[in-house]
Formats: sequence, C-alpha cells, structure tokens
Amino acid sequence: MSKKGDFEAVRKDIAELMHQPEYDDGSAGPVLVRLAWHSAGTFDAETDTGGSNGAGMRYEAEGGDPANAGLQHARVFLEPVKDKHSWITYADLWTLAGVVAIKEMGGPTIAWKGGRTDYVDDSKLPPRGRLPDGAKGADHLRWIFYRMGFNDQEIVALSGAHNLGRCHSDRSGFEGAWVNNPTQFSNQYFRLLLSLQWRKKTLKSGIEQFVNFDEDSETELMMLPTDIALTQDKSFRKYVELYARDKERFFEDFSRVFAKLVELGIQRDADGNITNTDNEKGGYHA
Ligand code: ZEM
Repeated sequence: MSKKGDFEAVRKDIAELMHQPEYDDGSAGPVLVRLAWHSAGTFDAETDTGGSNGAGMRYEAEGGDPANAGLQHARVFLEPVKDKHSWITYADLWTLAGVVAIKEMGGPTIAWKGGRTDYVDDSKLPPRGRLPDGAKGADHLRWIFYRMGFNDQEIVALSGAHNLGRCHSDRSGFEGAWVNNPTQFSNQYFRLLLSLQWRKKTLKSGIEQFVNFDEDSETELMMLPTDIALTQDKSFRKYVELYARDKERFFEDFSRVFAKLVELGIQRDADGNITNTDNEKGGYHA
C-alpha cells in the first residue's frame, strides 16, 4: 500500500507488469492502451455523457458491449496494482495505465492528471454503439470522433495507436497486427499505409480486412477498412502523409490528443480538482 495520491508508485508498478512473456507479443502494453481508449471514447459532447470518469466498464451495461471484448485481459493485468494501491480509482488506474504503457513502449510522454471517481451516475451511462466500427469508412469515423469533439487531424493522430498490438479473431473478428514490431511505438503504421499495396481479404468468418505480405518480416500484416479509409479521404490523407514523413510531429500531436482523450467530460478547477463529479459518492455503485 502506497500513500494516497502517490501516482509515481502506481506508475512504477504498471511499468513492471508490462512484461508478459506468455501473452500476445510479450507485452500487456497494447491492450492497456486499448482499455484507456475505450474507457474514454464513449464520450458525447452534446449530452455530456460517457468518458473515463466512473469506470463504467466494470458493469455489464458497458463492459459487456461487444466492442469491449477482450478488455477483461487488461483489467485482470491491473488487478494486482489496484490491490496494492487500493486508494486509486479504476477510472484513474485505467487511463494512467494507457499513458504509462505508451511511454514504456517508446512513445511520447503524455500529460495526465488524477482525480476521477468510480461513481457511476446512471443518467450519464453511455449507450452501446459509441465506439467506432472497423468495418466502416471515413463518414463513420467523422460521426464517431466529431461527437467527442475531435477534428480530422486528431482522428488521424489517434489512429496512429494502431502501431501497437493486434486484432484477435475471438475479440473483434479481425486478425493480425498492423506493423511487424507491434510493441514499439512509432509512425510505422502511417509509413506502411502509404508504402504497401493493400488488398482485400475475406476471412473464413466472412469478415473483410486488408492485408499485405511483408517480405522483410515474412508475416502478413493487416489494416482495417477504417485504416484504409484514412488514405482514401483527401482531408485525412494529408495528415497520414505528414505523420509518415515526420515522426517527431506525430509523437507531439499524439501526445496532445491522447491527453485530451482521457480528459473528455472532465472539468477541473484551477488546482486541477475535478468539479463535475460527486466526490462524496466516490465509492462503488451496485
Ligand atoms: Zn483500435 N482497434 N480502433 N484504437 N486499438 C483494435 C485494437 C487496438 C478501431 C478498431 O476497430 C480496433 C483507436 C481507434 C480505433 C488500439 C488503440 C486505439 C481492434 C482489434 C479493432 C477492431 C481488437 C481485437 O481484436 O483485439 C477503430 C475502428 C478505430 C477508429 C479509428 C484509438 C483512437 C486508439 C488509441 C488511441 C490498440 C492499442 C489496439 C490493440 C489492442 C491489443 O489487444 O493488441
């Protein structure tokens, strides 16, 4: 048990659990990043519902959304950290884990503040269907991400997270990794989007994705239809080109936009305290 508010101690323990030789590509990092993103990416600016505050994924209504399939692995990895630092809320732990994982995998430093509570306000529960569907195209991406308050450049920067991890046929139905070194944060995803010829492949399940055989790694790499859409839409494509040639710029923009993602729906006073949550009810909702 660390002292309440000692986020440094928590960061250290998250960094230590990243190494998971038996899991996927040997790292818990990618699935932790996906947990942070899905916890926050339900936000709707207009109704001020969803977002990372409240950690609603602990409950069936949100956790059982098919879009969140597989994220129990991430939550299980983090359970010993929660046991050891029981003062931290799940909402803080999940978002912090994403930020620590990105850094540990060679990505940028991302600004992060604590203070989220685990109080779930039923009137703010997000309905299902708020997360993007990889089978769709550019209009769908805009519809989903404009709702959170992101613009075209931010959509492309955020999509660069697909440098990390892989698709699992028993989670999303898609299969494979986007890049040949999926535990190293880089701009390789953007470079491959532009440099390789992607062809459509129909999986045995009937699901369609794009693939290319990479001669260097001798593995088949993949792209989702939404990833390919970034190269086909004029406004998106200029940022794919920018990030493919300028890794520093990608790291800077990704850092800013991921920090914005995990703050969606959170209002703070000048001292950084969250003002739009009921701190008295910080405990757990049945
Ligand atoms: Zn993802 N993502 N994502 N993503 N994502 C998957 C995996 C990962 C989309 C999507 O459909 C999928 C963002 C945006 C979008 C990560 C991070 C971020 C998978 C595979 C799918 C299908 C899941 C599986 O089978 O395990 C779509 C359509 C998006 C719209 C642009 C954003 C934004 C992210 C963070 C900033 C990560 C790290 C993974 C890899 C997870 C893992 O387990 O390896």
